[in-house]
Amino acid sequence: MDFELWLKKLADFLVVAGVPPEQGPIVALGLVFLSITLLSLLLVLLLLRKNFRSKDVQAEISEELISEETEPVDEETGLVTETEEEQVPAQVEVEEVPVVEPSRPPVELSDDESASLFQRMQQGLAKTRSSLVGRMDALLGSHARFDDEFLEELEEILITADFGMQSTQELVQALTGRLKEVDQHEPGQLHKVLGEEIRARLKTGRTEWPVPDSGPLVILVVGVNGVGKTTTIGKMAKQFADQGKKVVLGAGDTFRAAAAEQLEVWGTRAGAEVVRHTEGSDPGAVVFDAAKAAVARKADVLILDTAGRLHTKVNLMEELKKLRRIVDREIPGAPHETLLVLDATTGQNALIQARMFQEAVEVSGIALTKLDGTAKGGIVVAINSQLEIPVRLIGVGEGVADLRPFDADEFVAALFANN
Ligand SMILES: Nc1nc2c(ncn2[C@@H]2O[C@H](COP(=O)(O)OP(=O)(O)O)[C@@H](O)[C@H]2O)c(=O)[nH]1
Ligand SMILES: [Mg+2]
Repeated sequence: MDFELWLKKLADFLVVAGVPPEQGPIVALGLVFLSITLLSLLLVLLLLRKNFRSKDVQAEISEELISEETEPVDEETGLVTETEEEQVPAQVEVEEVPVVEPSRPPVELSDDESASLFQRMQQGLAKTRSSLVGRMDALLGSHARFDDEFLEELEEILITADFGMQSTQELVQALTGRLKEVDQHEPGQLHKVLGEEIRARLKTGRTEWPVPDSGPLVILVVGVNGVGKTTTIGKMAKQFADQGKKVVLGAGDTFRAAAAEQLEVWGTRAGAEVVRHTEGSDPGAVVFDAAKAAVARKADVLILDTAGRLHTKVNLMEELKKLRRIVDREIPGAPHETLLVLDATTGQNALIQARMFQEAVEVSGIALTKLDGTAKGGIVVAINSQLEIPVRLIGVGEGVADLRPFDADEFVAALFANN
């Protein structure tokens, strides 16, 4: 009823507006229908628009998620590593070493000899010593006899200190046979016997750098990201320079500008020339230029830094082989030493890395870093007994003097030395 009344009013209004009186109701009805249709259309449009919007937001969110998943950004370079990965077939990713920062501050000593080198070594091995020797002494105190339980617990202590399964079993077996030499109440005697057994499993005494027939000694430094390559090169450069040697450094890690800058800082400290190119340039070209520079300047030592990370393991190994070929072409016989840097805090993973590099690039020596940052110094023994490659250097701190030639006798003595 109301609607009819309303319709009639509209028709009257239309007649006043000039519509012929007989057509008034029809036009009014038509107008009402038209308005209803238009309103409905408007409503449908509004609804559709709202729907599209929420879909857009959803799409944005999922795009973000996808980009996070598929575009790994190198923590250090900040580069998205997607482009190269698209070009290469599926290959194994190089396992990256997490950079484990030592939990205590670097050794406070300055690089001048405020403590003897042996004391620094002893200090660097403090965590391992307290975990190994400290726990062993507690074990002696709590056991009245050398029984099976004692041996089992000793085995666990050695495993915890990363001696590795094989070395641990060998050591426990050897100790079992020698326990009659040990007085339960004299912990020093057990230290001595264990020390001797450990020493017997460390192949080398102190190893020396190879001496090239002519030209500079070339050391190619390899290893995965974060193990301490650049730092080790810097310390070596300074030590060589302090011995009066002329050193040239090649910044072969062109993956990120910071790597070359880090090397330059060390170069300045050591008074060594650093050959570097721009970020992202060909490491082969850097190695070529560095070799030329080392020959031209009659350098005694050329040390080449390399990237620890490319997109795949295969790429990295191929790159390293190429660098070896390039330097050999410029300085026949080079590199005289391919030094693999391993991070002691990564434990048994270091052994896996060693095997991986060994297969690809004839590693001739190992530098084991960050022994000061771990209680698992037994890795030195595991590496020594399970790999043929000699450990040439160990890093027991961040100072220049904390990079030490590995000396098996000194190592064992420092491990068991009284504080
Ligand atoms: N505590 C300790 N830190 C070390 C040692 N060697 C290297 N580092 C640290 O390890 C980190 C990574 O070293 P870097 O040389 O950049 O590794 P790279 O990526 O292999 O070149 C740096 O913070 C170094 O200071 C060491 O013997 N002891
Ligand atoms: Mg580096």
